[in-house]
Amino acid sequence: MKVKKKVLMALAIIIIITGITLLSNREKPELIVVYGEIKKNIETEFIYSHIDSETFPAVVRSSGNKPVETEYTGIELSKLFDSLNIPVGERILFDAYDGYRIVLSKDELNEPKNLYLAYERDGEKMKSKKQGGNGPFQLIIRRDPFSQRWIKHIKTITMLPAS
Ligand SMILES: Nc1nc2c(c(=O)[nH]1)N[C@H]1C(S)=C(S)[C@@H](COP(=O)(O)O)O[C@H]1N2
Ligand SMILES: [Mo]
Repeated sequence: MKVKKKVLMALAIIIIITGITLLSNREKPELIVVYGEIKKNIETEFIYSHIDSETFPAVVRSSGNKPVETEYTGIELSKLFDSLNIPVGERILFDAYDGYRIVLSKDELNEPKNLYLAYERDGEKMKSKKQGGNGPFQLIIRRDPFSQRWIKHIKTITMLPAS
């Protein structure tokens, strides 16, 4: 009886530790927008169900591969910020989970149908870097044939004053 109890205890401990490990490894995608002193957490569901979502074609140039015709679904950035009531800065800084960063100007943001926060590629939700994808969110610049600024794995968007 005592032995049985010990075995059960050990099993329970193993189950609890496994559970905690699994939970802490499960990343919930999140996006943060910073403006002034305010840090706003944007829910993934807010983005996935956004009324201004659009699907559009784009050519993807990934290093070591031929250009590929793809379809992205995303929200035009200016519309996203409008819907969140976030004032646009003179410069908009994007930081990714891998340390990559790019900056956009307000003028660029106001170019119609050019800048998109994409969350789906060819009808599938984009996966995180950990899961081997380019997502969960990537900036697509439709009229930029060079994809250096198509920042993947966006973590934070920060509104900045003019430099
Ligand atoms: N987060 C992040 N985004 C990024 C990069 C990166 O290293 N990290 N590389 C950029 C560059 S230089 C290119 S050409 C495109 C495509 O990158 P890939 O060739 O790694 O797919 O993503 C851009 N976005
Ligand atoms: Mo690149």
